[in-house]
Amino acid sequence: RLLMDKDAKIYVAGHAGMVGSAIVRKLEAEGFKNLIFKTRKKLDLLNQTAVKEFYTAEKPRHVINAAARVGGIHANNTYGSQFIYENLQIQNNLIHYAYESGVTKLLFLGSSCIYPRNASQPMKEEYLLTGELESTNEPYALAKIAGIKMCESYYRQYGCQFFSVMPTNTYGPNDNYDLDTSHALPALIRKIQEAKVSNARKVTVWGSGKPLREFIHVDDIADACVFIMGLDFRELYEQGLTHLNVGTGNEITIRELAELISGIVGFSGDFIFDQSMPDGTPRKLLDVSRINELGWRHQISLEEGIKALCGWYMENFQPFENKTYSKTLAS
Ligand code: GFB
Repeated sequence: RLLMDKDAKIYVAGHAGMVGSAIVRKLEAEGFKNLIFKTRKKLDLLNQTAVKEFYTAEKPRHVINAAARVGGIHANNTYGSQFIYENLQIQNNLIHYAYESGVTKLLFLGSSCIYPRNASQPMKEEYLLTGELESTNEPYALAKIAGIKMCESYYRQYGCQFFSVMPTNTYGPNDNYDLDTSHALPALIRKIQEAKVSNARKVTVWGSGKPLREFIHVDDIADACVFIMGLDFRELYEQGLTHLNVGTGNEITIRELAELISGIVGFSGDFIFDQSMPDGTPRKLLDVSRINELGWRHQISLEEGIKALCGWYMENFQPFENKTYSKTLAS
């Protein structure tokens, strides 16, 4: 087994984002001492030459790729070009030059939107590429599918231990709270907290409120990533896996999510459902039996996670502060 040494040089790409920063916290808590990360000013991951030179100079032993252009349903549906171009470019650079510089293990982070829109639920790893994608995030999903297949190809052709992980909808500290570009959970935390502070009676929720989503706290995702980095990727490929799902196995409608947050915040007004905004995929629940069988399970319940996050949000943001769309690539 190729476990990670505590003093191995590990490069976390995307360390300033929600997921990357949680992975850094987790690695540091576990005693990994030789972490490297680069701000976007120091290393532009879209720049092929810069990434190549970075690997030559730093020679990391392991790489965790949590750098991506990410966003909620409206951002995905509006900025498709950025989502496909930037994600393909970043992952091509990170994965190819990891191979050239002899990186021992690389973990590529994807998303549950790689699965077909109408996949049966819960979604197993093998449902990849068995049907049409959800249109609101197809460019992003295609980039992530390319990343999985790129890791698999470098494994099959060169024996590289490059593997992928597919988290379900993730929330936690350092998320994006810009209402145009954020995901549903941080947007609803912000809208409901602001309504509470200003004594507003109504909060607007996009879509019908009926879609089902599965949410996982980013600290659980970070824990799963470090757990997976400790596995032998060859064994996983030999078992027919190209990636592992990470989720909780629990789902909730968007309306129930808004109600749960309202209960925690103490907002007792009404919701207005803005049907001009898209619902997206009707249901998106991961089958997590593979990672559960390997010995990993999530720890943080949705209620516990949202309680902690509401506290974090109020400490870190002034109500009504318009946080811009900036937390996605290391900056
Ligand atoms: O979290 P979300 O933006 O992304 O939206 P997806 C989930 C659901 O919540 C949709 C509804 O049905 C939204 O219409 N929703 C309700 C809201 N109110 C709001 C709001 O104020 N803001 C937002 N953003 N949604 C994304 C994909 O899909 O999920 C990405 O676009 C990625 O590719 C990510 O995979 C995890 O779950 O629909």
